[in-house]
Amino acid sequence: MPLAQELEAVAIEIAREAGELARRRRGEGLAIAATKSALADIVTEADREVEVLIRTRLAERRPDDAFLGEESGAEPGTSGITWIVDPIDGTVNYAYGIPSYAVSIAAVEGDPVPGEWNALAGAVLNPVSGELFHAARGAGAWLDGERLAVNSEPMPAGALLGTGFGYNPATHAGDLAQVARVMTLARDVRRIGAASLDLAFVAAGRLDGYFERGLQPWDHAAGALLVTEAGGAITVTGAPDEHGRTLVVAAGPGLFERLLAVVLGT
Ligand code: LIP
Repeated sequence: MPLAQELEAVAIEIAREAGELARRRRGEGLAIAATKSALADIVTEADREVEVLIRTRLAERRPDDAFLGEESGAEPGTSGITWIVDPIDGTVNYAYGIPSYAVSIAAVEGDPVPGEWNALAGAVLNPVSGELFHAARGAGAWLDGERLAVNSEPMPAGALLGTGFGYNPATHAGDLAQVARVMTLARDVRRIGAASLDLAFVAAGRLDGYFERGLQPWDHAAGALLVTEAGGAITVTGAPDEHGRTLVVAAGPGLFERLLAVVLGT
């Protein structure tokens, strides 16, 4: 089996176990463990527990690989492969009981830096719906056995676009101005609250495109591979804004270039 598909199988197996833990813990109640970059940027005890489980399973299955996780940071390895993990992407949705959150697990080779790494495999699981989106480089993007493809133009009614907003209130005016510019391309906008699901939905044709500033590597590592393996285009290192936040834009060909230009105001 090619390495990418071997890593994909590991990501799928661990995402399923981690998703079940996240879902079970939510049903048992909620414990906010801390706040991070802002009062609204929370982490739950489940975020931490789920990441420990993922890290433990990866150490068992792939002991020489490196790790980079949202809650526990980086651990070097010797294999050249790094696992990029968001244990619960959409933490605020998780805390509020909104059933749109995901376990996001990606395996990359090379420097674990967005735009520099070469993503080999990824899995994005919504533990509530049970939908598991997955991809291995060169082998397509899949949802529970169905091959995925991004939407193509023309879109005479306009594009259905996903986006998101940062936790820092100082960034909201700029983000809203960005949405106002994008409305010239859009039929409507959706704010799902979990970047990995936004990107999975672009890959699945449930969104025509997606854009957001300020994402972290673990938010988009798996979803970006889903998009490209579904025939889409993505940038994860778009021009930093005055807050230093890089831009993620993803869509099918044609719309990608137009959406990037409008978001950047060029
Ligand atoms: C979230 C992203 C979402 C973004 C939120 C937050 P988290 O990640 O998935 O797209 O709008 O601000 O960054 O914090 O739930 O892992």
